[in-house]
Amino acid sequence: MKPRVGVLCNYSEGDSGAFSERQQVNQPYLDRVADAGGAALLVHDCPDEEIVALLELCDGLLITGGPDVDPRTYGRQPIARLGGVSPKRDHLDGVALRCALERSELPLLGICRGIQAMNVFAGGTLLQDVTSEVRGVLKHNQSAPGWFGTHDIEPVEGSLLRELLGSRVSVNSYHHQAVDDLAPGFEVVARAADGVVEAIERPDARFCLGLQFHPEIMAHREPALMAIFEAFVQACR
Ligand SMILES: [Mn+2]
Repeated sequence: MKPRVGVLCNYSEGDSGAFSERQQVNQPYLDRVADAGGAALLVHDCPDEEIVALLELCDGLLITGGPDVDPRTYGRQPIARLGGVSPKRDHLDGVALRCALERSELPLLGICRGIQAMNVFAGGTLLQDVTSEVRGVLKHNQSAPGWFGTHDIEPVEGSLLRELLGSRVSVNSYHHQAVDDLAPGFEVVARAADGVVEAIERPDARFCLGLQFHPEIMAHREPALMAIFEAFVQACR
């Protein structure tokens, strides 16, 4: 049987009339799970006990990109350059991650907002806007095509990411937030040249990897990045 990978949905109120309220995921997440041999199962925001019941069906969890996490979830007030916040997505991530982090054998892959939510709901904090908070900051919101890497990262020796991608890799960049204080139990395994955290892992977990970049929109053009999804889905078997 194919491993079932839960994929967290984004909620949108919509603005186009009676039928515009919806929850959805971007297709490339589903494509890469399928390419790696998994079956994606969409997990949407709903009451706590329903989220927990959905997670019981999953062999792994993909925490997708999305809007900014409400800074009050990590004890800070919103700065002027905070972006959009979704109370429903924060609820979904909070319940799903608290449940998943308790089951340390459940493989977790967080992408973009996913690495941020993983860090926050495990007890860490975020930079709300790297452009105003990091000295000598690089361009982390690229104008180049999504499949094209625009800055480099250097995965640290001994990490899973290093094993998967090697010592230097070019990645895309579509974020204005980043990990600040790291959650207990996690390690930073890659940074950009300006020091911005680009990847974290939880070494005592079976598979727990957070990525600030978007391999799901690169891997079909840069096959080396497919190793991330293959290792994740393999861990879900
Ligand atoms: Mn970046």
